[in-house]
Amino acid sequence: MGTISIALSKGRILGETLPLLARVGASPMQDAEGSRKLILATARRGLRLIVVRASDVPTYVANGAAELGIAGGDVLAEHGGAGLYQPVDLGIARCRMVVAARRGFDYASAVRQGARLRIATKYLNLAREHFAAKGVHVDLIKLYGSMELAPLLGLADAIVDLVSSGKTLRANKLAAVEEIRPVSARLIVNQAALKTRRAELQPLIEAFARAAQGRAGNSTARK
Ligand code: PRT
Ligand code: MG
Repeated sequence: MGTISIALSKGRILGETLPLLARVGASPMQDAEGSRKLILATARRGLRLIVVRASDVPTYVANGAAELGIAGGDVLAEHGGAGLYQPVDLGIARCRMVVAARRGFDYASAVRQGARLRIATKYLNLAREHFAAKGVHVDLIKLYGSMELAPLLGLADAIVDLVSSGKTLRANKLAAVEEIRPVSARLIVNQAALKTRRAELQPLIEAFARAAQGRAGNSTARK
């Protein structure tokens, strides 16, 4: 039995994953949030954590650099999910993906009038799909963060971003004008590894599914 790696990001994904790791007996052997290490041993023999950028998690897992990963539904949808199974909705890091605009910008009537909208986002694929499905013409502007600034500075008419408490939008005089999808984090698995190492991976996937169900009673295990 070789080593199994779980790729995940620091920040809220790691924070909300720690209780699940404890439930599957795979807590990190050292303070994961404080440590600068990018590879962390866990209490479960042969299982380690790999700390990467949130948007890089699907890439590590799809390419087999890590067998498992934990990634937000936003990141997975933007990546496209090729080469990945998504067997467990972990029900953590919940938020909503929305279109948001300055208070006072009449988004609905701009859409009705067929205006061409400038949309700032880090989710180019998701935004393109969303507006194409609605038949709205957009110019997409790729940003890597702080999307909320773009409408304030006249860089964009609206943004596509995540909202959880709504405080960031409010603090920047923005409002959600359209819901795109609810988002939560999922356990992902390299498809080839699941075939060749099923005996090792399947029990772990089931352990995560049970841990997630025990959490809030609102997770689903599929595949
Ligand atoms: O590495 P990088 O900086 O790109 O990512 P990160 O540090 O944000 O990664 P991490 O590990 O913290 O996890 C990000 C993942 O958490 C996302 O992919 C989502 O699936 C999930 N998530 C849940 C969120 C939020 N809620 C969220 N509110 N990710 C980001 N936000 C941001 C949002 O973009 C906005 O700027 O928080 C702000 C809004 O929060 P509220 O509470 O003010 O509404
Ligand atoms: Mg960050």
